[in-house]
Amino acid sequence: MLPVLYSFRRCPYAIRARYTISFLGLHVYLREVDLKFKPQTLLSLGGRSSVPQLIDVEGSRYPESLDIIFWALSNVECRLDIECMWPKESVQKSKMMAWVRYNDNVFKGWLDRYKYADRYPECSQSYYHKKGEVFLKRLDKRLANRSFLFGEKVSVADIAIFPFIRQFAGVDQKRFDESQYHHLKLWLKGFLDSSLFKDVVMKKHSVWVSGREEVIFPPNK
Ligand SMILES: N[C@@H](CCC(=O)N[C@@H](CS)C(=O)NCC(=O)O)C(=O)O
Repeated sequence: MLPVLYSFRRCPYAIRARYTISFLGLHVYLREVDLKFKPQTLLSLGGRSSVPQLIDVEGSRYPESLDIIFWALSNVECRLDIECMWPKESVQKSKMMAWVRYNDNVFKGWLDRYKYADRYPECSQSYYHKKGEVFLKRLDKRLANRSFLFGEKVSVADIAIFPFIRQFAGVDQKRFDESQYHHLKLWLKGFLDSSLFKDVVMKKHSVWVSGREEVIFPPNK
């Protein structure tokens, strides 16, 4: 018996949850959701039915991607393994969360407007791009003298943010590739080119149907 993760392959929130789970070597049953036809088991939980959501083996519910990341961190066997990813000092934690919250509360809004500019005709797409670029610039500057946002090892901040930068880049890949954000591009490439990302996190799974055999994620080797 494993915890259940409701997920949607392309969703940046679900990507950060799946990345953390696989990065930390945990296992879940992955239920790929069709957002237009959500499974009854998800809907019947009540309240929000967004993905990702995790239900642990005791039946406790983790309804947001950050909840799932912290669930994963609290389930690793050895604290030493996560010291760089999620340090003990509360000042460091607050600093990491400040980056994540800016991503979620500010950048994500500009990303949506840039991506779906036709739905927000009050301003131009290039205006939304410019607004989003404020974050790209900050990230690039930060990454100029370190490999990851908080040093030489991947942290919660990197994992929580990179799926959104990937999405921003994907709106106009050529424009992003030709941009001046060399450190940011390198950082993103490191994630996207990794086998963990390509072969595990982004592996395609058919939509989960109640009663069908569960998909173990990541697969047991
Ligand atoms: N704050 C949530 C956001 C999750 C979210 O917005 N997921 C989208 C897919 S990317 C979704 O489920 N949309 C359909 C819905 O909300 O019903 C989290 O961190 O998990």
